[in-house]
Amino acid sequence: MTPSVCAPVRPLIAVLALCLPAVALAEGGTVTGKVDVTPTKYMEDTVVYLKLVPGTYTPKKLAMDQKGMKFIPRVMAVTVGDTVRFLNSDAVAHNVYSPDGESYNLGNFAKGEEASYTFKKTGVYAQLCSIHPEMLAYIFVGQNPYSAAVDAKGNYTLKDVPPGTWQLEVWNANKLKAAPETVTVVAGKTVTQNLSVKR
Ligand SMILES: [Cu+2]
Repeated sequence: MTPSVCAPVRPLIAVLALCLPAVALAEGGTVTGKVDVTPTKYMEDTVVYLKLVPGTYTPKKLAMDQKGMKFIPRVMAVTVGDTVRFLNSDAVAHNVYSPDGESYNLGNFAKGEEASYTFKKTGVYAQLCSIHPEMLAYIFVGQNPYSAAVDAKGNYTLKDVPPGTWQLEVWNANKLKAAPETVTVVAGKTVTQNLSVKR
């Protein structure tokens, strides 16, 4: 609440009536829960996301490192239009390419160098290195920013979700599936939705 908007001094009740609705309108809610994966060894590489949330989203810049011969993080959830900077913290050269979607190959680069890619299409991009075939990560590119990789225990949280009723879905690299759920988000509130992911 900005004092200047609410001044001059009025009885408290009038001030609240004038100021609170404007604050509440801009506020989102939280969707959280736990994903139960069968078999549990496929817990990794799971993203929970809202299928379609109309809006215009400011493009973000994120970073994926290559460190200890691994892509870090292993699973990254971004929004279409976002740019990912691929870093190299290892002493050896790495390559960055993906055969998925519109596909890209950002070439090879040494420690301390980087290359960037802006994702123009939604989908899941396997992130590979042609020099080290064992390196693998996934970049989930959603229509909206309300997506998250689950943590090691299967927990996820989607923050600042606009109020409304949305479809909650799951992507899993091992092609496990979950029935879509409908969640209703209320400003300032948290809705808990657990998901069961299986074959
Ligand atoms: Cu590599």
